[in-house]
Amino acid sequence: MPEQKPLYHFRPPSNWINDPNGLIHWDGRYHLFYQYDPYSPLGITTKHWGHAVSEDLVHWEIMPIALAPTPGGPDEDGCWSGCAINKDGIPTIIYTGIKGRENRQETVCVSQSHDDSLVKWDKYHGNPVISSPPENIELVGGFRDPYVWREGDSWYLIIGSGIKNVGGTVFLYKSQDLINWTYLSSIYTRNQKETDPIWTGLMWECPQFFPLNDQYVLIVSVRDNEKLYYPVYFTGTYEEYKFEPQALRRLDSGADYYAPAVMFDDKGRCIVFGWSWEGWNEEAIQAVGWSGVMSLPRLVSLRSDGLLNIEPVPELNCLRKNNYCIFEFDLSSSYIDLPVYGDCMEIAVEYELDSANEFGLCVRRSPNGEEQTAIVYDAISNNLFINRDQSSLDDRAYHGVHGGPLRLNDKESLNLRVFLDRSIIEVYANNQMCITERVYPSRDDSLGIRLFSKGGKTRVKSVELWEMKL
Ligand code: DQQ
Repeated sequence: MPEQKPLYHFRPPSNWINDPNGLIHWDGRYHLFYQYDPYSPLGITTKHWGHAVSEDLVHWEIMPIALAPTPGGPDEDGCWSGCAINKDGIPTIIYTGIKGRENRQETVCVSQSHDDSLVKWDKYHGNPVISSPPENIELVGGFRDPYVWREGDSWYLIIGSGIKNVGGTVFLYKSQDLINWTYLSSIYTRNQKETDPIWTGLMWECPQFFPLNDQYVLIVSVRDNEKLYYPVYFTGTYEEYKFEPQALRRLDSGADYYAPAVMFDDKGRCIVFGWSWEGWNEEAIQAVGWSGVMSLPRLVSLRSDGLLNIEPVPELNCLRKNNYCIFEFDLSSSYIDLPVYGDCMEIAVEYELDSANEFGLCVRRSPNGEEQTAIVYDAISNNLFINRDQSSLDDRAYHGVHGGPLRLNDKESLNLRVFLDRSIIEVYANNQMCITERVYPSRDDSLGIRLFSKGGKTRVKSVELWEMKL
């Protein structure tokens, strides 16, 4: 059985992790907090805030647990997701306190650190600072995941929820001191219609809200009937405490990416991490003793058409070793197997569209093809997807085809960057679409790469591959 634990994606050695939390660039170092169950790979005991630190977003050092539930406190059943900010020079976490397992109370709590390494945290003695949702609104799915920012001389906080028979919503609060909060309004509630091209669910988790150039971006994680779904982003305008969206897209079109969180670093860059859950069943998770991985850090900026430009941070290039490349060749209803093999690789391919109906590449391919994962562009329907129906002979692994629309302009090439890291695959297409999937090949020789073109010709402008090493 090949090693499935990712090498250059962050995760602690064992047990469960989920959402990235409280991302903050402090004193020249990147801090990544994350939902962590230190006692179980299935995430069934209480959630803590794990902590890791990095100087380059690539090499991480694991630090002691930052937040743990306090018996008898408002977070005695879990320290759930939230954010970190700089309050007048004091690192401050604002998070969701969970009390009660059957009848769950979700509140907003505060904790501060007085050392620049952000190791030791002191919870505010008066927690919770918001003890219940706004009154007279019938909510579904919860009230959690505060996200805070400074504007003028005030602090603002948004929190995710859902309004019964309407859809996802984001409530807004205001404060002068992070302790006393006044409810203002919902900045945006999505009146969900069956005809919407992207279903935005019944409830929103982990809202993130920030300006980019002259627009505002709202990212939410869509949750529906207790089934975790996917994150979407809206871009639009924000005035008088109301957000008016103009565009709506999936932030990632794969099956295994959720709860993204953003941070702005000292260079003013907007960086996003997401949680990739496992794509195999609990029996497999128990057997390996770990679950969940952080996505690669993604750089997000605004394009002139109001959509997001999303690409991996350039710091990741330091992982590239042993380069292999080929340039300029045609595939005419044919394929080519590359003389390069691996499960930790970056692959960059530029395709020029021609007469083919379908083209792409297969990765983690066994010599006889009984295991392979296909990354396919369908030039008829203009969709890009990952097909993991044949990814694994292990029947504990999930299957399926996941992706979405990617319309290429006239003469626009398809530029794919594919990151293989054992059981995780991240695909970046033309800096505007990402697909994250988990695959678990069972054969040690499922390491091959095949480029293909079906139903006609495709010109491959370039293929570049690097082995990735930490
Ligand atoms: N995960 C956290 C919640 C959040 C959810 C709990 C999203 O705070 O709503 O671990 O994955």
